[in-house]
Amino acid sequence: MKSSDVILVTGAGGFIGGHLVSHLLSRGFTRVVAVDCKEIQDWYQISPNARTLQRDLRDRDACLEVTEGVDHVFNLAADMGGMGFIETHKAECMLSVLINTHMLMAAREHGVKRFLYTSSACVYNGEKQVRPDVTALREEDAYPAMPEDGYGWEKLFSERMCRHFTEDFGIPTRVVRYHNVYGPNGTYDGGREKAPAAICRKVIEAKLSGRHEIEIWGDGEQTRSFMYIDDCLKGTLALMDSDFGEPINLGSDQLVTINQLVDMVEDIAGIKLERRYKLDAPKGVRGRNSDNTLIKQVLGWAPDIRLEDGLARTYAWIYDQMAGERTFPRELAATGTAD
Ligand code: GKE
Repeated sequence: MKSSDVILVTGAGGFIGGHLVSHLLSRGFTRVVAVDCKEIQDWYQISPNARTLQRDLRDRDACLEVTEGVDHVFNLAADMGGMGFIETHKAECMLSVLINTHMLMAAREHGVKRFLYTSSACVYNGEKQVRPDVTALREEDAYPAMPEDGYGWEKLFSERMCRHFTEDFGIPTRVVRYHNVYGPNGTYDGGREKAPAAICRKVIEAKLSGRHEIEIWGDGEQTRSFMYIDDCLKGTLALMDSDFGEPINLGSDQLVTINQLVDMVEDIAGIKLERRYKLDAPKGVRGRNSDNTLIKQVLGWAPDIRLEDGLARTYAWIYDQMAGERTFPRELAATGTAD
């Protein structure tokens, strides 16, 4: 990518999209178009120097409009969330297929130079994730296909659509499989939050209220790896610039149980809580980790920010929000170049 290129970020009102827009601008890319279907005052971050548009990209005409004159697309837009959301909103998750279909068609129509699609570890075969001491997932473990119901099927289908748009129409695509991304300026309440932000919120609630107990979904022995947002941004840009067109993991390989995640947040908060396990809550797979052999070959790098460090920064940000010192730049909405 050249600094004079026009770069489109879809899902720019969300957690990763908001960070990506401000990261691109800070790296000297001056022509960034930021699009999301959310009301602009509800975006998690607004960058005044981006062209900021509220559009619903399920609509084909909207996709055609926003891709006109664009060189590179980062297609992050999706209706999604943590386990609490995707297990109970499968149809809505699958309707993101409209975004991905129309965005690819529009990219073709306007001759976009490169199109990056953000897929997910939810594409991996569930039968390979039935134990907490899971073998880290390699890219080929997506097949034979048995992904997460709803959300994962849509992601896998859209991955394949990218493949075939490249093969049949010559659109260069990049497909990154994110593994549970966390960090400041993300969702921490309301139902779409993932475990790191949810646990930070619950620990802070306990600390602020003095009721020293916490509800954990499942038995706490399920495992995951969590990727800090700075690693996600670094890997996403590097993969866009790489020559690698196959789906690739972008995730941490620091495997922890949810109980260990809670231990870390308790240490940051300086408290110990009584744990209550809600066994009938949404749990997802039993264990999931990222095998980073391929990304190390392709980029000579893999995510390496320690969970303890990323969590400390995430906890501090959520604490500020909950304690009332909102650093959310909502007031910038008025100065964004919205149209
Ligand atoms: N969200 C949440 N909230 N999860 C909790 C909580 C809580 O209060 N307490 C324990 N957990 C447990 C969940 O039951 C699950 O077993 C684990 O933490 C991780 O939940 P998660 O962070 O919501 O999401 P997952 O890792 O299961 O799945 C996510 O994977 C990503 C890709 O790796 C998906 O929700 C996708 O958003 C995403 O593709």
